[in-house]
Amino acid sequence: MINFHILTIFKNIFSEYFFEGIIGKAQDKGLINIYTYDLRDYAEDKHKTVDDYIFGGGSMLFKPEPLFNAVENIQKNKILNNNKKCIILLTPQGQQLNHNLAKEIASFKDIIMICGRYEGVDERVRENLVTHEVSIGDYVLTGGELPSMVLIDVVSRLIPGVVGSQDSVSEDSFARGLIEHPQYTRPSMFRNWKVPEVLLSGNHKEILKWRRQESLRKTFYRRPDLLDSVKLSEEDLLFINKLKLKEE
Ligand code: 6GU
Repeated sequence: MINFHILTIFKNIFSEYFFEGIIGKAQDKGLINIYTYDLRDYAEDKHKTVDDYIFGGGSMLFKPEPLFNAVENIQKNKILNNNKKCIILLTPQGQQLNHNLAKEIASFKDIIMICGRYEGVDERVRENLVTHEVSIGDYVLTGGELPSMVLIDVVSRLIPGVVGSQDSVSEDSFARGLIEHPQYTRPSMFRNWKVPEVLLSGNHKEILKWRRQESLRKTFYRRPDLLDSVKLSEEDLLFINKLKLKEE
């Protein structure tokens, strides 16, 4: 079971998404808990100020006090174990999220996520409060709320019991390190486009071979970088060599 704690100035964004589908069920089953906290509740002045002007010029920045207050309060009241801390700042400056980082994060029992807004956060938050900085890609979003939802989604799928069949998680393209092979459903003929014959053959061995080869083919053309970090059999290498020859 994992507890996700989201610190944000836009609490309302979250409810709809997390009530539905697999993430909704995971909460019903008690496999995950998702708590949201309004950063303004932890501000120290009567106007509940969470941001301020940047020293030296620029626009606005999250002040350190509400963030420290909120995280320390959550740790004191909600996190009763002394396990290793995971306090994530969602920021485009962070380490880019991928399957391996998601697995690392999924090893924590409590995950606190700080959703930045404006131009970012006071650097002292990075240096003295946060344990991980995570980005979801090389583009800038208006805030860390969407990235925190992405992170909760990808980490939750890794918890046994969240996705119906754990096979489908370990067989995921990025768990195997390759892009998924093409998949088809009925009808076998749609507007003159036919499903590959081998998939209708019932020959399990041939189907597995076809899937592997199509996975390799897609990965070769779309994400050749992935092939460097995946274990390839003799047969795989032969197939990839054939693709390479075709390219020349
Ligand atoms: Cl985590 N935050 C923001 N604001 N923009 C992003 C991001 C995070 N990851 C990619 N772009």
